[in-house]
Amino acid sequence: MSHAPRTLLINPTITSRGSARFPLSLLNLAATLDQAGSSRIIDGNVDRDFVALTLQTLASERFDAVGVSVMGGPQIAPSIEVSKAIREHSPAMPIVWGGYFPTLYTDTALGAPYVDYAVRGQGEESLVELVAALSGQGSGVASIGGLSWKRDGELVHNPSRRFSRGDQSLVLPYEKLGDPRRYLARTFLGRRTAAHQAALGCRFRCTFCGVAAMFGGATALPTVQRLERELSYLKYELGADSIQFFDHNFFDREAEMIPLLEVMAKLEMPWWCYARADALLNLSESTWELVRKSRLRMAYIGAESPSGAMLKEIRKGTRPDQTLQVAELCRRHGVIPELSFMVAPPVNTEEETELTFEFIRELKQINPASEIIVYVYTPLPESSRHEKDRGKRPSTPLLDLHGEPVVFPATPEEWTQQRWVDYACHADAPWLDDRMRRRIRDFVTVLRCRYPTAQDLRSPRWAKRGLSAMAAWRYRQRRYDRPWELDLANRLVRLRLPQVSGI
Ligand code: B12
Ligand code: SF4
Repeated sequence: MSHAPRTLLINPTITSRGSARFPLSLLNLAATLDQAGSSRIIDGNVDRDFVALTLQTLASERFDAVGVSVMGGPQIAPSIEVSKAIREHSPAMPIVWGGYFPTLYTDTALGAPYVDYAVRGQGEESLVELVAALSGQGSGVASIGGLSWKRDGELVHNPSRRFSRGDQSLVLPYEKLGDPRRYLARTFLGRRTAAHQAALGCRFRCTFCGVAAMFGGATALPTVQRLERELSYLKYELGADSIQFFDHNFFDREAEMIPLLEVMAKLEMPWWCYARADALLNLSESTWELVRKSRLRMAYIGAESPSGAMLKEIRKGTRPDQTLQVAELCRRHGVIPELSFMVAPPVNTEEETELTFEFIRELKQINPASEIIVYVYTPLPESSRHEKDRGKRPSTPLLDLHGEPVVFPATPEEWTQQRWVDYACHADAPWLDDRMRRRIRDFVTVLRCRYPTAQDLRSPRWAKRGLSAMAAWRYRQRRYDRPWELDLANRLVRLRLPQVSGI
C-alpha cells in the first residue's frame, strides 16, 4: 500500500567542532521532499555522535529511505561508517548517496555494498521521485533521471537530468535544524555570519573543477524577490549580521547582477563570495559603487596559475594579467581578494611552482592585503568530468613519481586513505617528492607569517605583528628553506591559514 514518503537525510561530520554551517544541500532537499511527504535532518557537524543518533532515529520512526550527502575527502569515512551501521541494523532500508562524491565517482560509490542508489548532480527532483517509487507511488526507478542503481548486482545509470534553475518559491525549512541560530558563526565578517547559496552553477567549465563536473557549464541567478526574502529572513528573523555565499560563482553578467546588488546594498550585511577576475574587471564604476554600498568584504578568486599556457590547458578562461589587475581593482574598492593558486602540476612541477611563488610576491606588492591560498594541483580523473566534456580535449595523462600512470581508487574505502584524502583536499599528489612538499610548506609558512590572514580572529594582534617581523628577512631575501624559528613560534601562536571554509 502506498503512503506519504518519509526520508531521513544525513550530513556526515566534516567540520571541526563548533564550526557548523547550514547544511544547504539537505535543506534544499528537505524543502522539496516535504511538498509531497516529510523528512528529518541529522547534521553530523552539530550532532557529533550522529551514527548512534541515526540508529536510534531509525529504530523509533518509520522511513522509506535514508539519503546521505557525500563530498570527497574527509567526509567519506563518516559516510561509510553511518551507511554500514544502517545496513547492519536495518538491512532492508534503502541507502541513497548524493552530492559531489557520487556524482563524480558514481561507479566507485555505487559499487559499495552499503549504497543502493547514487544520485548524480542536483538531487531535488531525483530524490523526490525515488522515495515516491520506494514508498509504492510513481513509476519505477528505471525512469528516474540522474539516478544510478543496481539491477541484479549490475550498475545501471539512467540518463542525466537537464540543469534545473531551482524552484524560486521554495522556502528552506531551517526549523528542522533545531535552533538555526546555532549555525551563525563569529567570523571576520561579523558576529553572526550565515552561510547561504543564491546562484546555482557556473557557466565555465574548468577541467579541474567539481562544479564544472556537476553542472556542465550551466548557471542560474536567483530572482530579486527570492534573494530579498531569504536574506531578510536571515537578517530579521535569525539575527544574522553578515553572509558567506556558498554560490559556485557569485558574479555573473553585470546587467543581471545589478538588481541583486541593489538588494544587498539595501540590507547592508558584509559579505564574502566566490568570483572570477574577468567578471569583476568587467563591472563599470557605477556597479562598483553598488558593490561598495553592499559591503562586499572579500572575494575568493581562483587565480590558479601565473602561466597563460596552464590557464588555457585547464580551460580557466582568464589570463595572468587579469589576476594582477583584479588585485589592484579590489585594492581601490576596499575589497580583499582571496586568491587561490594550484602549484606543483604534474608537468614542469618545480618550474611552475617557483614561478607561482614569484607571481604571488608580485601580487603582494600590488595589493598587500590580498589573501593567498596555495593548493596542490590535483586534477579530476577524466571519467569524472561532466558527460558533455568527457573525451573533449583530454588532459595530459597523470604519472606518479616513478613515471607510472596514476590509478584512482576503486572503492570509497580506498578514498579514505590519507594520501587520497590529501589528493581530494588539494594537499598532496602522487608526483610530488618530499623535497617539493617541503618547499611548498616552507614557502607557505613564511608567507602566512609575513602576512597573517585577516580571517584569523583568534591570534592576538601583537603575536601577528611579531611573527610578521620575524618572517620579514626570510621573505625579503627569498630564504624560505626550513623556517624552524617560525614553526616554533607558530606552535605557540597557532596562526590560521586563509581557506575556503573560511571564515
Ligand atoms: C560548504 C562547502 C564545504 C563545507 C562543508 C559543507 C557540509 N557538507 O557541511 C566545508 C567548508 C567543511 C567544505 C570542505 C571541503 N570541501 Co567543500 N564546498 C562547500 C561549498 C562551498 C558549498 C556546498 C554547498 O552547500 N552547496 C549548496 C548545496 C545546495 O548544493 P550541494 O551541496 O551541491 O547539494 C546539491 C547536490 O550536490 C545534491 N546533493 C547533495 N547532497 C545530497 C544528498 C542526497 C541524498 C542526494 C540525493 C543529493 C544530494 O543535491 C543538492 C541540491 O541540488 C562547495 C562549492 C559550492 N558552491 O557548491 C564546496 C565543494 C563542494 N567542496 C569541495 C571540496 C573539494 C572540499 C574539500 C574536500 C577540499 C577543499 N580544499 O575545499 C574540503 C575539506 C577540507 C577539510 N580539510 O576538511 C569541492 C568538491 C569537488 C570535488 N572535487 O569533490 C567543492 C565543489 C568546491 C570546489 N569547487 O572544488 N566544503
Ligand atoms: S569558474 Fe570557478 S566555479 Fe566555475 S568552473 Fe571554473 S573553477 Fe569552477
